[in-house]
Amino acid sequence: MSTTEERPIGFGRLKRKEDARFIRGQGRYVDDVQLPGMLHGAVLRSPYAHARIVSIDVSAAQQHPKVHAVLTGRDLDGLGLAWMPTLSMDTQAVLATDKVRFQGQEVAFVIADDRYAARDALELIDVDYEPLPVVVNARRALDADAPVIRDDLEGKADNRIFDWEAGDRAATDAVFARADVVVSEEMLYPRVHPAPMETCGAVADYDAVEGSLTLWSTTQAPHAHRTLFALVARLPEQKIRVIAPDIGGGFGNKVGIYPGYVCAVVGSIVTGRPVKWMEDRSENLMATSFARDYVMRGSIAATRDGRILAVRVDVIADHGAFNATAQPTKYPAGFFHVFTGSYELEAAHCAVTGVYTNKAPGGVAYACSFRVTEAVYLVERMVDLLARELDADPAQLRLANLIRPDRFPYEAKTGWVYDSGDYETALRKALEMAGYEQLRAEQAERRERGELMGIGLGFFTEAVGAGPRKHMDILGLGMADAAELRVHPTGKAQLGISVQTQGQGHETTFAQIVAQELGIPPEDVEVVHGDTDRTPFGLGTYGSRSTPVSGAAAAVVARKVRDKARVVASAMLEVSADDLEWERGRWFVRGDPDQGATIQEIAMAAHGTVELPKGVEAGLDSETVYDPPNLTFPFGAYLCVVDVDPGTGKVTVRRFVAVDDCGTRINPIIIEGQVHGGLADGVGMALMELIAFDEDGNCLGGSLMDYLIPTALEVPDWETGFTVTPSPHHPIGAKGIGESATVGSPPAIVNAVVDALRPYGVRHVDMPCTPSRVWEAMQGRGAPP
Ligand code: PCD
Repeated sequence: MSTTEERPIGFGRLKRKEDARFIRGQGRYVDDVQLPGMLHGAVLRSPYAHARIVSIDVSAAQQHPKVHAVLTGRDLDGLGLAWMPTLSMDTQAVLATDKVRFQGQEVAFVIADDRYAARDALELIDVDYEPLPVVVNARRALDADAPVIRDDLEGKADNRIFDWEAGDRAATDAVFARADVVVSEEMLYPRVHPAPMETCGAVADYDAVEGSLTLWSTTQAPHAHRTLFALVARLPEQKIRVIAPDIGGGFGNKVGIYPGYVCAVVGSIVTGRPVKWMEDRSENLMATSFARDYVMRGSIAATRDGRILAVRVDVIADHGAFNATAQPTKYPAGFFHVFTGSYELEAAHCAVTGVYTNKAPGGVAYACSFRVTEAVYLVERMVDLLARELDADPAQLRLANLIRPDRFPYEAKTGWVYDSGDYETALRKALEMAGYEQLRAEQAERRERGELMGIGLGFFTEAVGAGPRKHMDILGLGMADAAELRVHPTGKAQLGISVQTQGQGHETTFAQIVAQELGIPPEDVEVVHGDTDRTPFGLGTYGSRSTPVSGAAAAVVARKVRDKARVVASAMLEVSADDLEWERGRWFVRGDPDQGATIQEIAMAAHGTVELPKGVEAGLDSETVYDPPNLTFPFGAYLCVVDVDPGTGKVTVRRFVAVDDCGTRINPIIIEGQVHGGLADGVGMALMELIAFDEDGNCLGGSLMDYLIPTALEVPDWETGFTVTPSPHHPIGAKGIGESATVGSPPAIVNAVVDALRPYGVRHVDMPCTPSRVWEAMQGRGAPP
């Protein structure tokens, strides 16, 4: 590799700046924050999934010698803080006052000298519960006689949260009525958990003298959290500083505000000391935002010769005990209506009903931009089921129905306008990388020998980069993001951004964007993020929006600096700005390339004594707020090869080919890392991960012994490829990539499992395809000859 490739100025394979501290164990996380006099909080959680609180006695806990305070819902009620708004405009109990509604719900908060004493004192709290009937099944929750979970909501007599639809029901019904072939299937996208390596936590430091609050917290959206704290705790926003230090993975888990954060803040106000709260692994798995839990009934209509005509789907969305999903306000089911996928359809319709159950609240993305994962899974399973029905090859069926390149910008039947795409090229590339024909031949041979080999395809289109302010907001906050670029006299720069990396490498890629636009080395650009006092306002990182929104802001602000530099250069060189031309890192006189000034020289002059034209201010600093005109629509073609052990039902992913298109690629090393991580997530969801409940609402996935996440042993060597179809509306043509692989891989894996089981006549297996489920699906179907 040549030196320029190793150390590119601008886009290219640049090693991650932040890794120097991470790989040495020198990252600084919330739990590393140590303040003088700091106390520690612990949360008492409900053992019941549904129970009335008869009484809470905290007197023994209060007498523990190391305990400083014990908070209950009643204490918070006095401050108007027993309930807090959720991101979906519902209310959620901070500490329960009337009932508990899921196992693990927050009931009391103990503040003590150290974390051990706080935990010990939890045992001294005596809560008298009166158990109530539990509902954990989303369908059952809609029954007329189901126990009503949210009797706190005025006039609420059932568990229905919302009914929402998209597309055209009548048109879709009409197409289905005349279709040659209709295939339907019931499928569950099970409840899973983002399970980041670092659990959630906060350190709250309230300064009574200044009336100001500093909050270090595990947040993916520091600015949005600051505004919410201002609204909830009624603290003046300018007195709140939210700091997200290094974050040990977010995956959507750190988008919301959890009761523990609020308790830490109240605890600090009450005790006058800083208070730290860090949850443990079980608390994280049982009580913080889950993902998915979509019960779907999908149908697909087609002609006999394999033209897909329409897709429709009815969904029951299990939101748990409080509707705390993180979706743009207008979209209670997120972007699920992108379920039309990558195909040219005549009609489509979806209806989604949200329900309360006695499970933890949440419904965050988990490496899925607002329910796109569920949508992609649905349509890709349906296409495979159709292929089976038509006895068609799933690759050929897809190739025949993918939206053609000349149809972009393509308006989907549910209203999305896909910005750009070349789907066929991506799919053909994946088939070629995998050696599809040979694989099919190998499969036929193995089947002869009674071996179960499966080949699964998945094609996806995502909708990421939320979003245009006029359509998208969270709790009324429009989804635009600002960037601030300071250029110091020596030509070194500092970029302030509103988004928050949790491991994605923004310190590197955002420096590369500025480097690309200004022609200064990326190591000269310091990226500042994660501190509301030092960065401009914006909505944060989730839904793979950082590159589409903030990345655009970074490019735009760098271009503003470049334009300003041109004016300064014209003063320096005593020529008209119109006579200057740009080459990377330098303005020079047209026709006289030796006459010019580098950005570094211009920066010094801008801060120096050069006489600037009237009205032009000194310095080069600039800022911008970027309101994206549309989302970006990354896509990809995935192919998975599995082997199923006929004796045990165990699935092994033998190969996985992923061809991704995220438009312009800023840093291929980071992109590959993002894809590898997402594919591992996909294997986890498809084969292992499940937050299950028994009928009493006991969470059965409360530890990593039960909630299985994949390790290097469960995943193959990923085979990645790419195509580049830039986004036409993004300043550098980039689309998001962070969640693509998590979105795209589960259907490919399940399609492969079902394909492997074809000799047994199996049509569908719900995720996770654990050995017992696969084995069960094989029973009674008659073993293959
Ligand atoms: N890129 C490049 N190029 C392109 C694109 C992109 O280079 N074209 C890169 C960037 O810059 C960054 C990354 O890559 O660095 C990513 O990006 P994006 O796509 O934009 O994304 P973001 O926003 O940044 O991020 C977010 C995501 C999400 S969403 C998730 S889940 C996950 C992912 O991210 N998470 C995580 N990934 C990851 N990684 C890590 N390491 N960690 C974490 O945590 Mo959600 O909604 O929250 O559910």
